Amino acid sequence: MIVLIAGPGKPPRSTQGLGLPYLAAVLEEAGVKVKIFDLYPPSEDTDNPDVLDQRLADEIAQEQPALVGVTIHTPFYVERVRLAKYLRKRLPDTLLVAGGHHPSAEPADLLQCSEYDVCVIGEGEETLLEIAEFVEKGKKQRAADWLGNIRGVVYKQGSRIVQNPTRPPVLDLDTLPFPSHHLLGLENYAPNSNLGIKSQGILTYRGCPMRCAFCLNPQGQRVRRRSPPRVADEMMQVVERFGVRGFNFYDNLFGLNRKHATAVCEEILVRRLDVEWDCWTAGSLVDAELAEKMKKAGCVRVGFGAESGDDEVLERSHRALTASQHQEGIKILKAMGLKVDAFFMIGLPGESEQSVRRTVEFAKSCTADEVFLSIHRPYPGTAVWRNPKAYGVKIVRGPDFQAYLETENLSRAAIWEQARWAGEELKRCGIKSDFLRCDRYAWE
Ligand code: B12
Ligand code: SF4
Repeated sequence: MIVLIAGPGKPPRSTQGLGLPYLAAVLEEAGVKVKIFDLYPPSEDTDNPDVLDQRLADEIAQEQPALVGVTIHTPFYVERVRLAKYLRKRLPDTLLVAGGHHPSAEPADLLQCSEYDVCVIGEGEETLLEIAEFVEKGKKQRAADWLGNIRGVVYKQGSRIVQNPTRPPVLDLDTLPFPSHHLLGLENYAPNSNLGIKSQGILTYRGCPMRCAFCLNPQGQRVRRRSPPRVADEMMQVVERFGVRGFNFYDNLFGLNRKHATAVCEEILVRRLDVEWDCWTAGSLVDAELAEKMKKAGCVRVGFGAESGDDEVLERSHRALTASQHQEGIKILKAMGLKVDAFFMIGLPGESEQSVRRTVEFAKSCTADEVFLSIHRPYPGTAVWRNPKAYGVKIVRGPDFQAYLETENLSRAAIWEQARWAGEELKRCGIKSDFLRCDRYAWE
């Protein structure tokens, strides 16, 4: 038995990642028994995450799994390290494997500072399967003896950290089974707030050719596309098996390959799938023809990563898209009657009072239905994190990968001040707007 953990969150939650359902599908296909814990076991009496983690560890210990795999995102570093401590106490011989964005960026630190035995770098399907084949054969003892043969892992060998050669990403995504959604317990999930109905994540491709300096992009730059019929088959299966007709396309940029995105929409239309979905895009990747197909195929909302209204700020982050392309893109989507939520970050390299003003002017005039602002948080593994000087910024690091960024023109306090002003200005002008992800740390 293998247990996989993401989040976890307290029910009800509305959004599930695809990482663990994909990993579980590959394991299940190979005959391995898998459980996913994406939500905490019901606990009416407490919201204390420390207690919830202990109860989760108790419940997992009853399964006596040979391996526990945990997804870690940087903002939850402390919580996942704590979870590993509880798991280790109850399961001294179980292999603890970490995967996802944070372990891919900082594997050595994680192994040194926690109970995790192994970090899987990048896409985990093939790597986890190979590890599982060993542990299922009862070889979890002396793992360091066989881990040396597995590509894409970093692991502890005594006090040494060993980094194996990297593993190329899965080239033919059509060879992967459909994600094991049945392991998520969909009855415990709430309707998705963007769609108003229950929904599932879905991918039509992996990878991103862009090099945004603030992004980790562990899927790599090589874009790999699924065949449109296979995407539609997966949607049909979700509708038929789970009665869920809402979908969230997690593609980094819907329309990146217009022909492929169009073919996906056409496949949904040909099969007359009664589905509603949302997706993410930016710039003018979606033209009027594709927008019309999207609308007909059930798209109701588009999350739009504009990031900044200032071309110099966009260029400094190698965003490779201009403010006028973003304007054009939003105009096209709106003209087709799609709901557009535009997302901006304040405090990117090159940010100044003037550039924040440009962003606010952009947000006021772009006609998006709702505007979301956040203060940029630098993450390990990104180009900005690795080489702040090259971007003209200073990264102030606290404990546990908590960090903030200052630009040549704006201190931390000034960035907050600008963000506050931007929010008030948008409200004053009647623009529906909200703040997201603005981390304040105890040590600041
Ligand atoms: C859907 C989503 C969510 C969902 C589901 C989260 C989840 N459990 O995956 C919700 C809404 C809950 C969510 C929440 C958050 N998210 Co989110 N989310 C996403 C999104 C849009 C898609 C994730 C996805 O399904 N990808 C597709 C799958 C196939 O890829 P994957 O998840 O990377 O998984 C593969 C590998 O990473 C690896 N892998 C992953 N986990 C594991 C575990 C093991 C054991 C192994 C071996 C391998 C492995 O194998 C998988 C299959 O190939 C991504 C953006 C993106 N493009 O990835 C952001 C993203 C992952 N989220 C992010 C963040 C910051 C968050 C939050 C911290 C936000 C916040 N401040 O609250 C929270 C953290 C939640 C938590 N408790 O840990 C960041 C992560 C940045 C970082 N460096 O850590 C991303 C990259 C967005 C961004 N660019 O800012 N998120
Ligand atoms: S932010 Fe989006 S467009 Fe930029 S590299 Fe990351 S995934 Fe690609």
